[in-house]
Amino acid sequence: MASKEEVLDKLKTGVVEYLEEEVKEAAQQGLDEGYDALELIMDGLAAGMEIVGDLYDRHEYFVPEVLMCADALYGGLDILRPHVPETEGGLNAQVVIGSIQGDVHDIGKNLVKMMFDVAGWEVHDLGRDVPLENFVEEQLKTDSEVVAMSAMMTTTMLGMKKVIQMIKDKNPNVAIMLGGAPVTQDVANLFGADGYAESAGNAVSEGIKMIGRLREMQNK
Ligand code: B12
Repeated sequence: MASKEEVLDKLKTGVVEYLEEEVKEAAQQGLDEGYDALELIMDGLAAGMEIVGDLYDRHEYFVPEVLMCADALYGGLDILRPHVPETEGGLNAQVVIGSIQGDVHDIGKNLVKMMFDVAGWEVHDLGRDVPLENFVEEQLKTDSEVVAMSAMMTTTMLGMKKVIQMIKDKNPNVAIMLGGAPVTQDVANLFGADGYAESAGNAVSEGIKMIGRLREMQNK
């Protein structure tokens, strides 16, 4: 018997110390004990990655360590993700999502993707380092109401402004949401986006609000 706190701690420490096998074991143990998979992901794996971010910022970890931490996180996520329950009463909505051109950071984006997935949205994931025009093409091809872009660098973030203009030029009836560490509500407003969410936890509710506004405007 392991308490939830113990399992969360193992997941966190496992990510920080890049112990992929331990993370996988802890993930399985958490499931066996009947703990909530989403909680294990957010308060265990993602919380561990936040600590890694601090270590990186303090120059205690460098790119190779961070990459191994990401591998450990993904090892746990593979086990836990199928056990996150889908929410009822989906909205019948589609979202195109990706990390912007030049940006290979995709952990946050993948968590946001998972939240849309379990909320019953059809998700078109373009992956990472996505060329700007691919967002436009995928939106047109799938007729998705929402496009969600992630940027983790101040440099790549600027690409999102271009995509917003490119999409709005072709199709004004699309709601665009931005996120990622350097992005703020002010940045989102400045770039002309329709929405912003600070974390994966509130991305879906923001998406639902945007769709509500969009559908209201179309019915006018
Ligand atoms: C992991 C990491 C990497 C990994 C990426 C692995 C991967 N598969 O993602 C590796 C090692 C590859 C990497 C490489 C680099 N990195 Co790096 N990296 C990080 C680190 C340590 C953690 C990021 C992370 O995963 N956080 C955990 C997740 C869960 O949080 P998150 O991403 O913020 O996502 C949450 C929210 O932001 C939000 N969100 C995210 N996206 C979206 C999208 C939408 C639509 C919404 C609504 C919400 C949302 O929801 C998420 C979950 O709640 C950060 C440091 C930090 N403090 O953030 C640096 C950091 C982002 N990296 C940085 C840099 C500079 C680099 C490199 C250039 C380093 C180098 N010298 O080579 C390279 C190049 C990368 C490139 N071309 O893209 C800088 C960026 C600086 C800047 N402001 O421009 C940071 C901030 C570190 C620093 N302080 O210098 N990195």
